[in-house]
Amino acid sequence: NKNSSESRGALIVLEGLDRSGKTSQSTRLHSFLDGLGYSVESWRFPDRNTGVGQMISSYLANESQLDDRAIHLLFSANRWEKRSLMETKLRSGTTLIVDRYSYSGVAFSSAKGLDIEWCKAPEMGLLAPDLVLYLDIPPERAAERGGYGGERYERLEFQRKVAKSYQILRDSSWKSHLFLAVQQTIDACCPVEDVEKQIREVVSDCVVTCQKGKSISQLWL
Ligand code: Z5A
Repeated sequence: NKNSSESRGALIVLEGLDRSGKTSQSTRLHSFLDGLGYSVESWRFPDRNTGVGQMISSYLANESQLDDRAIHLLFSANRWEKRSLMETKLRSGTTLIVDRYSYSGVAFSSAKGLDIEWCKAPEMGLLAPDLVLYLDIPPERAAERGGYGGERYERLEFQRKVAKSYQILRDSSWKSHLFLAVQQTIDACCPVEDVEKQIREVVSDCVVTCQKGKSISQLWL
């Protein structure tokens, strides 16, 4: 077992459009790290199990209507309610693989026209990921993967806007938050095994760096 009281786990976030392969790759990465003897857990946002998460779930299923800013703040609150557990897990040596995080929050809400800086503000003080894996795929290619479900944002037109928002974040403002230092763009169009290989290459380094004592920082540094 590679845990010790001094070493901490890594916070690894997967981001990307709907159907970019985040769930598939989280599962594979979990098995990989588990096989190497690391303590690892898979998380996802929204976490639909909390009270806030149930409000989000009903909104996504079109069962309730909410003001764009109200739902944005709920997504953020859903991360805040998990923040302290997240820190406890990391400090006790568990690596967390998180499917969507603050970057989804900003990309999806700003795709509706909300100001990016306004969207970022409630995320300030959440734990900063050690690595953000952006699974890069054109919206048209993602849409070909088995079709979308019936949730609110699962439409090609909206996914195109989200892709643009992610691009803006990756090109500009994220740079000033050291996003480039932790962000890795993964070509998500290739076969599942190839995407998995690209991810393994960058994750191993990150996990070791955290184990060696890299400090935990906060958004948006
Ligand atoms: N949202 C928000 O607005 N604000 C926030 O703060 C947060 C989220 C956190 C719910 O997310 C919505 O909430 C989401 C963003 C918004 N809306 N949208 N869009 P969710 O997590 O519940 O839904 P999702 O992220 O869109 O998950 P998904 O549909 O499950 O997609 P995925 O996890 O990226 O992909 P997958 O399930 O791994 O794969 C999809 C299919 O493609 C599947 O059939 C696979 O077998 C196939 N696949 C996967 N990889 C490949 C490759 N490499 N080649 C070929 N086929 C593949």
